[in-house]
Amino acid sequence: MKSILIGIAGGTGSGKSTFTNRLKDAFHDDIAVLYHDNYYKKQDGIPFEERKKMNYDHPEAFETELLLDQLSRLQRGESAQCPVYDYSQHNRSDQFLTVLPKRVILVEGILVFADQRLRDMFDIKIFVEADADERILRRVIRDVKERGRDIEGVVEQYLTTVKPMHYLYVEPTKPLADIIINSGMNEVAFHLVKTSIEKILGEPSDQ
Ligand code: UZR
Ligand code: MG
Repeated sequence: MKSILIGIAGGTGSGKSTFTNRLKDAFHDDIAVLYHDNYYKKQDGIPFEERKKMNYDHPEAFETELLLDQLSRLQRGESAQCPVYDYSQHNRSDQFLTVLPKRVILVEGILVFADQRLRDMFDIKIFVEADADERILRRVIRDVKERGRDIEGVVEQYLTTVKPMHYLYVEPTKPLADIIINSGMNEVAFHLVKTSIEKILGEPSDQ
């Protein structure tokens, strides 16, 4: 069984996780999903106040080797013990998630097309696009509600690292994608991708 790998990239707040999670909800355990965010480097020796200020929008912030390794395992038909990231701590948690090998594997993250080794593994590359104003609005709400942040901190982080890194490392990967979709809340794009996955799996999803 050769797995089909689908990469889903896009700027922060573009809706790529929403898009990915909808696919997961449609196919449940028929597909596997890996989030690059869970592979942010372990930072156990660094104090919280310093972890807070680090640049998480640079390719070097991730332990991409571990993700590559685990993708190879899944492609060989073996399971993988995937790390789980804790945004409120700016660090990896001590939890792991067992991911089983599947015919279709989704890999989501802002920078999944920035690393050539990772990019070359994908059979289908999807870039989720959204205007910067919409992305920052979504990001403020999410980081305050779900990631334990305050508004001032989100704005400062956005201006100092998130925005410049977006234009340096995320946006330049857009032309490398096979498909560019207009926002993660795009119904038409969702149904097109869902239908393609159904075809690969040879059976319909339940949504
Ligand atoms: P998405 N991020 C944090 O804010 N703190 C961390 O400890 C790790 C990651 C943010 C990261 C990036 N940037 O913009 C975002 N910062 O998570 C990626 N600063 O996640 O694509 O869901 O927005
Ligand atoms: Mg996300």
